[in-house]
Amino acid sequence: METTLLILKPDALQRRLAGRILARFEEKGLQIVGLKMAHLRRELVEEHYAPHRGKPFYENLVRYMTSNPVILVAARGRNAVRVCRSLLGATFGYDAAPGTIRGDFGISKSMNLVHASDSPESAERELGLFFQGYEIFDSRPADLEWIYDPVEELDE
Ligand code: 3AN
Repeated sequence: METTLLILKPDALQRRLAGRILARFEEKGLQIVGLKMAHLRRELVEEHYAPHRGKPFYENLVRYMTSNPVILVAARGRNAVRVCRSLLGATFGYDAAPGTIRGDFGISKSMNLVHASDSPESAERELGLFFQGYEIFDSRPADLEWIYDPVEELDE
């Protein structure tokens, strides 16, 4: 099982889409193992987006991410990083396929509703930035045997 970081960005909350967006991940079979709301400090956002420092959109991105509260989510499941990225769709709303979160809810280049870590290494780094160890919960979902094949997948 893999755990990844999702951030429901300020536009998701301002547009009252948080519940519907979170539902997409749950409906897919991902387990929410951490969740909290925060108004992010600039230093934290700068660290999170360090790989983008110096790019033309960087300043605007930091301003947007610190403008209003976000919801931070730790989501767990098989190949969670890859699965969450595919649920998001392409970076820009106007390119994102219908059926994806960005494809269904957005049309903007920068206001693209959700962040999801792009690799297991990024997920580990980003979860460490936003969550303390005790804020991630290891409870076993009661329906796990119906989300994954008990013989083929849960015994591995
Ligand atoms: P993704 O969120 O799909 O992983 P990244 O990591 O390439 O996309 O970019 C991080 C964020 O920076 C995006 N979510 C988007 O808000 C913003 N961004 C990326 N590229 C651009 C761009 N060319 N113009 C404006 N904003 C951008």
